[in-house]
Amino acid sequence: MRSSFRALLGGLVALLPVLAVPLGAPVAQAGEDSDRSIIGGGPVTAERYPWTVAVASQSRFGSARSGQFCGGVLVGPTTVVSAAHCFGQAALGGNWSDVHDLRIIFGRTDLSGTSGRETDVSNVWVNPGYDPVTNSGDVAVVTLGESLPAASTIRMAGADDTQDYRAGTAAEVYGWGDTTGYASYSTVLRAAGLTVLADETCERAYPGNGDGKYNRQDMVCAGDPAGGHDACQGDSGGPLVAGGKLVGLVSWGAGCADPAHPGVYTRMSAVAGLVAAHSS
Ligand code: 4AZ
Repeated sequence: MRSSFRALLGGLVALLPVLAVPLGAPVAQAGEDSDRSIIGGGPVTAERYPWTVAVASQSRFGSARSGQFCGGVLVGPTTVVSAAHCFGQAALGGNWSDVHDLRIIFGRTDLSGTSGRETDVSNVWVNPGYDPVTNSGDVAVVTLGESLPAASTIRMAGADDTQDYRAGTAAEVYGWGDTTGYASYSTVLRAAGLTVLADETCERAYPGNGDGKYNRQDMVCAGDPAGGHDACQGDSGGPLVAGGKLVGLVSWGAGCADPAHPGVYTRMSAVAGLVAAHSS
């Protein structure tokens, strides 16, 4: 399966079985640790991790979960980084500029409520170098129509910060995505503890035979060697954090929480220049 298909939720993906997860796997409740709950950690609050934001459109994805369909990360008062694949035809069924109610949701732990703030979007720069076959270059820069607090931003890891996320380092991923592999999207923000894995691990898992091709230049490999903790559908574009810095964006992988197929993240240090060039 290609990530562009896995990327999306809404009614469409809710109808598609996620084949990598065996039938009969237990369905986890929010807040419960489970072998198959991606984000296998547990619920957290948006107040505590305010740079984790939701990308939403109620017209496209319904109102029950505030229209959330991807994650994003606040890196400047009017700048959110997310995944390129969140803004393509496969995800939105059209051009982002035709989605009249595209919003960034800030400070809303529980998407069934109205806490926090919603801001409109004045521009989306979708990396023209994004390759939907290999999944390389999966980054987009969303410019907000109004400012959010500078104190709520997170710093992006740069070229000098690679020691912060060398293989074996603990990292955390955040999102409102699927908790089971069965399109059970979370209403509350969740986080899971992961380990940054060696590039070789993802190179072996993703040599380029259909799932995408791992490229250590612009991707980071992270997961749970025992399985059970991962990002999944709906988490795309959200943060992978290590050493207090944003080191990756949820991008792709084959299935979810399968130890043989770790999660693949856009390498922030590789795209930081592009993000800076397209920030307001
Ligand atoms: C997705 O399609 C997706 N298990 C995100 C992360 C992973 C797989 C799919 C990694 O949004």
